[in-house]
Amino acid sequence: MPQAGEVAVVIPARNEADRIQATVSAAIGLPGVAFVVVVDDGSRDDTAVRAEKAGAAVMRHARSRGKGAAMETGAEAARLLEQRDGHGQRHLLFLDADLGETAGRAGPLIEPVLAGTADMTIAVFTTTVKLGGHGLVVGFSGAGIRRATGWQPRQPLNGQRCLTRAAFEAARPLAHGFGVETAMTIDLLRKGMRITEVEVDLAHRATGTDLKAQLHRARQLIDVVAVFFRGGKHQPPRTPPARDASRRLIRPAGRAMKALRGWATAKLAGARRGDSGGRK
Ligand SMILES: Nc1nc2c(ncn2[C@@H]2O[C@H](COP(=O)(O)OP(=O)(O)OP(=O)(O)O)[C@@H](O)[C@H]2O)c(=O)[nH]1
Ligand SMILES: [Mg+2]
Repeated sequence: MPQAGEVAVVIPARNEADRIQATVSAAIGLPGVAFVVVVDDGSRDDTAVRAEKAGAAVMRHARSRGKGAAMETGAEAARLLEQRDGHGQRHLLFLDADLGETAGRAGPLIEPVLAGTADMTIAVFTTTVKLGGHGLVVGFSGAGIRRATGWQPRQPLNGQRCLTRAAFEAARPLAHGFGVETAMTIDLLRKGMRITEVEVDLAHRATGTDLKAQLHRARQLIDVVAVFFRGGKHQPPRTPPARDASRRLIRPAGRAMKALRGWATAKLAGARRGDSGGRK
């Protein structure tokens, strides 16, 4: 049985008002859990308010920055809480926000990490929900991890994972969005860390086959493909994309303004001299 307060739970959440309260309450009740941090990633519903009501420490991204960024924010929040309490660094248990009360069955994920027999555990859900096209992304991620490391997880995109803090640091910077689980697995294996899969009886919301669900799949696929384009290792962009984009616009605009100013000055000087800017 885990000691009290050895684990910090981090839950990335976006538009999860329906389930977040049940998920947080169940996570708080897990043996060994000191606190639960929810990172509300630009939700348009009251995910944050409900998470707080259920007893979580809540961080907010004003605008969605993706699952990977939300996980980093959650780990940073945990570090600050630990520092404030004068407590050493705890293991991190990442849970998805849509587990509801089944989050209370995540305990077995913690045990191998606490026992020191694994640096990270990955959940294998014994009850699987309807796939609805998910198979393609899962297959792509699994095959890619195997090519990169020689090992293939049974559920490579499963977000329920417990890690030592050293393992978490080894996986940073985390990959963008839904590429986070794939890249984390590859990074840890390449650094010689031990991963154990643990069967748990958790269930999450089944994603359907409507347009919204298909868009979700497309985003997942793009993020996972991006991991392999980067050779399985997440490289942070040299400059933030927003700055890149603005530079692309601002620099030519600045040059155009300069040229215009030069032309206007020449015209004005010409007018003062009484000619028409060189044209007769
Ligand atoms: N930070 C962040 N989290 C997200 C975003 N979209 C979903 N999430 C969270 O990531 C977790 C998993 O999201 P789901 O939509 O359940 O996706 P999934 O379970 O991986 O895949 P499905 O089987 O397709 O449902 C949940 O906790 C969501 O709240 C997002 O844009 N940003
Ligand atoms: Mg889910």
